[in-house]
Parts: sequence; structure tokens; C-alpha cells
Amino acid sequence: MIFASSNRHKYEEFRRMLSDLIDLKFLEVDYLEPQGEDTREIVVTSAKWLSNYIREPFFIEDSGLFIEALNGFPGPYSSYVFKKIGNEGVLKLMNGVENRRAFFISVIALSYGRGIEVFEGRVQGTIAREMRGGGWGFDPIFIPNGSNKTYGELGDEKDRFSHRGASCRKLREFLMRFESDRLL
Ligand code: ITT
Repeated sequence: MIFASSNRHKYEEFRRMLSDLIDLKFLEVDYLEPQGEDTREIVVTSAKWLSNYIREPFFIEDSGLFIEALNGFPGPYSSYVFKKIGNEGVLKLMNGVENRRAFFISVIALSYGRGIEVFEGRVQGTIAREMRGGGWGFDPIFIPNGSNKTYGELGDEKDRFSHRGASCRKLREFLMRFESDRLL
């Protein structure tokens, strides 16, 4: 099974969560994503396009941080916004804002012999008042509900709370069902 992405951090998280089940290979590609608001639509269109080139089962993932007080910004533009203004920029936008609620989503599209399956994970949380911990991307500023630590402070424990953990658990269930039927 292949995971295709330009982001090695995502691969490392998926590999960590699936290592007991599959040998996940990393295909580093920066594929063109269609623009739009609907993450599900974006990821399915990208998977269909990539399936013309990748001849074995693979999956991709699209994720994003949606901040309530900013009307869902950066949402589908999370990657671009992170590169341009980083955590410091987002914290500046949130300066003096009392409503810190936000959610992260992760949408996986798995492409295999029978077509495309989608698995979605969503986690509510809050934006921290300052950066805490390590990790990557928005890890130091996102506190998932159920914890008082940021993703960055959680380390590997992040998987139990994270949006990617949630989508990956659904992918796991699907793979386990199909592996037993030898369809993959
Ligand atoms: P792909 O090639 O797989 O698309 P990407 O990094 O461009 O890699 P996305 O388009 O899905 O990925 O952008 C999501 C962005 O949201 C990502 O670049 C991070 O800035 C942020 N993000 C997503 N999941 C995150 C996580 O678990 N921790 C921190 N930041 C995250």
C-alpha cells in the first residue's frame, strides 16, 4: 500500500498507526489539488486523477484547520496559510479573540481495485493563546478536546486524539475487513 503526499509528517503518522497491519510506502508527490471549499470533493478528484498513474492500491489525505471566529479560515487553504504566516500569524489574527473554538478535519481517499473509498475524521478543539510543544504545522497551537495539551505537547499520544487518528481508525477497519476477504 502506498501513501502519496508532499508531506512526510503525514506519512510518518500514518505509518506509525498502521505498521502492525500493512507495510506503508511513501510516494513523495506534489500533485495539483483542485481549488474549492469541499475537502471531500477535492480529495476524491485528486485520487481519481492519481489513479491514472499509480497502478497499485494507494491513499491520499487532505486536512485542514477551521477556526470558528475566522469563519472557518484557513480551512482548505491551511497548507498555504501555514507556509505564508505560520503559527505566529494565526495567533496574531486571534489576538484578543475570546472564542478560540476550532476543528481539524482529515479526509482520506483510498483508491483500490474496486474504486475509491473515503474516510473522514473530525476533531473539535481550541486555539492556544501561545505556541506550546514541538511537532509540525499547527501542532503547537491546537488543543484537542479531551486534553489540555497541544498536539505539539502530546508527541506520539497525538494519534489517540487527532483528526488523522480518527480517519485512520476508519481506514483500518475497512482494510481489516477486506484483508480477510483477500480483496486487496
Ligand atoms: P499533501 O501533499 O498531502 O496535500 P499538504 O501539507 O499540502 O500535503 P494539505 O493540503 O492537506 O497537506 O494541507 C493541510 C495543512 O494543514 C498542512 O500543510 C498543515 O499545515 C496543516 N495540518 C494538517 N494536519 C495537521 C496536523 O496533524 N498537525 C499540524 N498541522 C496540520
